[in-house]
Amino acid sequence: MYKRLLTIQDVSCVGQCSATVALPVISACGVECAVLPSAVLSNHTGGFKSWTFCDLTGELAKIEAEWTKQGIGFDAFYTGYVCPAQIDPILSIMEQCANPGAVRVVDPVMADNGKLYPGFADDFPQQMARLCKGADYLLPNLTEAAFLLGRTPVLEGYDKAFIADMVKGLHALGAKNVILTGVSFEPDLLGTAVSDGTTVQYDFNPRLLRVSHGTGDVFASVFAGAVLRGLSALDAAALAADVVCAAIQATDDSHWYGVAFERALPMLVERLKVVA
Ligand code: PXL
Repeated sequence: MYKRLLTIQDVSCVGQCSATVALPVISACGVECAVLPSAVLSNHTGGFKSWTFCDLTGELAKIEAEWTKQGIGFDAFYTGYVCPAQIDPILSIMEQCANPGAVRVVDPVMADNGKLYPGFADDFPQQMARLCKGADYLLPNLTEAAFLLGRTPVLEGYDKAFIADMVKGLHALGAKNVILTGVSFEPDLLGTAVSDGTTVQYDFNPRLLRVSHGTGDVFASVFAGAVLRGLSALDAAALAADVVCAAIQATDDSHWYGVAFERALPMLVERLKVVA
């Protein structure tokens, strides 16, 4: 079945992240992607010295009312970078504009490497946790997972029992499936823990030396598109990780603000060709 997904996140005009990644990636997955921009920024906040920010919170309820009037609904929702005041309007859209069986993919974009992104207050994770409550698929990195649970991020020296406990906490928040990214037990391997609430499975790729901005958005977009094409959470996470690795490898060292995911789109299309 041809599916329609709504992504709710910012448009950063320059920077290869959020909606400017979600739209091409999800389209390449063969899934219709509607976009509700929660804000428009001149560029993202991860490395640029400054940015403009146009908050579109006020549009959310108006757009919901219009869609409800017209009977417009979605088979899936994928949320990314959003502001605290947008949590309630987004929950309302996900309730009012859901087609039967609609799934919610929540990437709690707010932090990485042990720190919240610029502009987010210390209590933002508690707000974000309300969005995570109804997630069918929750995709935090290790830092976001720790903040959602009110814990101090631990980024190295942990074991499988630690990850299992973290995953358990995230399920207790209300998430059905947890996809925890940035997990590493050996220096050369970086991967994902995927849990349906009963079993934790892992997918690993060789760790690449380069760290690029926007890879979380590429991962979440591929994951959302692939799940809607019928892949299991583990297979979708493995495909997403492969696309991220290919994108990083295609990125020139001088390209500091993002990742050349465009070069990995042919491989993504190819890998999903075999899926009905
Ligand atoms: O890639 C996540 C992201 C999305 N949107 C904006 C950001 C970031 C990360 O820094 O700044 C505006």
